[in-house]
Amino acid sequence: MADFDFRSAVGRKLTVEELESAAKIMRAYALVSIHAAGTGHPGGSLSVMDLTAALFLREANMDCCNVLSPNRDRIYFSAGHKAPALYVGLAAAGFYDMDEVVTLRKCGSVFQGHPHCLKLEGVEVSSGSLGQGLGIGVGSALAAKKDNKNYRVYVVMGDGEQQEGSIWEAAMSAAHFKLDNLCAIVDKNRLQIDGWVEEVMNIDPLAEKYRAFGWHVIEIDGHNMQQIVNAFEEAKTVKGKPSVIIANTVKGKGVSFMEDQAGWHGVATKTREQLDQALSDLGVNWTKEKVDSLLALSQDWSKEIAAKIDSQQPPIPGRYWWNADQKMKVEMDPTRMGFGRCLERIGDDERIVTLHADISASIRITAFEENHPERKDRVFSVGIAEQNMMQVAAGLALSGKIPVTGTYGVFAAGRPWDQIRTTICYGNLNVKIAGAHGGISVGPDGATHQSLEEISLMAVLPNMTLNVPCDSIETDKATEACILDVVGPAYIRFAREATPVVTKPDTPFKLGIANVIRFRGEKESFVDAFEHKLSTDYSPEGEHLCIIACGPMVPEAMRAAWILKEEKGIETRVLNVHTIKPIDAKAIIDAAEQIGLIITAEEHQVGGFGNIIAGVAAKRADHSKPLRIEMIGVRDQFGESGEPWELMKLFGLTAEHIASTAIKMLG
Ligand SMILES: Cc1ncc(C[n+]2csc(CCOP(=O)(O)OP(=O)(O)O)c2C)c(N)n1
Repeated sequence: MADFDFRSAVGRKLTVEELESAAKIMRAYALVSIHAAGTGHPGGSLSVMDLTAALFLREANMDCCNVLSPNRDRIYFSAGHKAPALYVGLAAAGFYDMDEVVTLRKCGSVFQGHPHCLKLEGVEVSSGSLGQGLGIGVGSALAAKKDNKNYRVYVVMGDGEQQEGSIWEAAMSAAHFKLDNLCAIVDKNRLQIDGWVEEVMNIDPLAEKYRAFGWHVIEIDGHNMQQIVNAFEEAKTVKGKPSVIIANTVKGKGVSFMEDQAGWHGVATKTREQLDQALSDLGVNWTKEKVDSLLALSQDWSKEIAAKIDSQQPPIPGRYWWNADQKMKVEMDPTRMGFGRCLERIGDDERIVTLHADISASIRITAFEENHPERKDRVFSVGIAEQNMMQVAAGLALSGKIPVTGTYGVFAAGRPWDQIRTTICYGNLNVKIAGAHGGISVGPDGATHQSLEEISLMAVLPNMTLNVPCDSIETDKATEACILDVVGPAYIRFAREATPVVTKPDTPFKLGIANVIRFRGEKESFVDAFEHKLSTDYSPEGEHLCIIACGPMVPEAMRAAWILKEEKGIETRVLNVHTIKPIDAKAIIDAAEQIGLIITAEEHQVGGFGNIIAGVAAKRADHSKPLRIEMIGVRDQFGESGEPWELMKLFGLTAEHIASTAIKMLG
């Protein structure tokens, strides 16, 4: 099949046959882009592609030469993870050349892991947190009515996404306001991350639910282009109520090994053979050179951006990067692994129950039952419904259970914050919250999934215990303490990316007591070059500087201590404040009084942790030494897509940044 000529399509309404051809090529571009990124969401991007093609190339009234025309139809991709479909949709409609989409998920690219309206024209709203698009559509449709504009509003959603309660608040209001200019589209591919929607949390009978909420419902085969086109036409004729197109689709549509497979929700094709097979399944006869050239575009982008970021790093003469040289040898393991290991170990305690919110295997909460089928009746899936998860957990806690909830930090701390505040913390309920994917090092998913606010959100809550462990071994210990020793709410923050293991099983750990870490000289492995003591067991050694850190910034602080000693002879006390609440005030005040020079380090919006430390340090009684505090963290900006370590460098979160700040402070 020859390539589709998208340029000739701009500005006219395509026929059904043309749309079918266009959708094939759009699928191919989405797949190549995801392959080039090495990450992304093929399953849902493929299932929604026929609907996307019809919307962008026939149905929606939009003009790539007048992007912000007030009369344009609005398309809101509520399912932000299907960004590849949105990006090729906009390209097909003439907004940019489709080849450009191969920079998907790369640092500096406008094609962020989840759509960002401030980076890419044509993206109507940023999305990535499910369940928010329909309400936006309601507001937009209301504005059209109010301003007597006749644009239409389209909202693209997933079927798992229907589990979010906010969808139904929006659905109720859309009918209440009689928004016949609003058309919702549900890409009903029957799968979500954890498996079949029906099993994770049944949403059916979906059509009856929407009807009961006062909507006009159109059910179609979402891969039959004629039916898609007809459905959009029908929706336009409906008066006095909103319409929803429930499109029955196949996840991974068009690629033999992806169809109906939950495992292809969020992973890229791994090998070139796999990609070629996928393209051939789609019926796209691209030459090897064509695919090579697209992949090369993406690689060139990566190389350029990596070189640019490296050139902007603080000038530290020696080579101190993790595992770059003999002296920095360290094992890497994501902190979330420690969470899983602990749950597996302590899971025989019958009081423990776990709650899944469609992100379970990746955060390792499933380690609880993986090798223990007898525990399965203590596992409850609530679907993509984080607010309800906290309420259900509260109810379980009220009945003597120890519920362990878990999801990405944004959805664990942000989405259900009021539930955590008023039900869980106000009542001091014994609910445990595992907030995964904390920090910028989440990587290519981008800002929507990089949680940079949870320390602030959780630390401000009375009764909350807050722990941010430094590596996977400490996560294991912190998890056990938070679940079994704390009676009351506890939040543990951990990271997605593999980070250095800098403690050992016998390293002392006590909830609420910080650890003092001192560099003792080069050893074969990084971990052996340091001594860890509970702050209560430590005597001051006349250090010049104290770096106070939490989470995977502790390894960076340790590396900075090494750099400072080796390059400048500076002695550093590293304070690992894994428990932010209740905080080890004495250890911090000691550092303020004894050293007077503090750098805080957090993989978080700067000050979330740093200001807590500064507030404690300010309480010192001995003012004989002046106190200076600098803070390392993300500087009041959202994150972005990129490779995890590349982002750590870009956002100024490495040992080199800490060390160069210290050198400046020490003059
Ligand atoms: C509020 C929120 N919770 C969790 C997630 C993580 N997440 C991304 S995609 C997804 C599954 C979505 O399932 P569905 O809506 O059926 O989409 P599809 O299967 O078509 O990709 C989840 C849980 C999220 N992005 N937002």
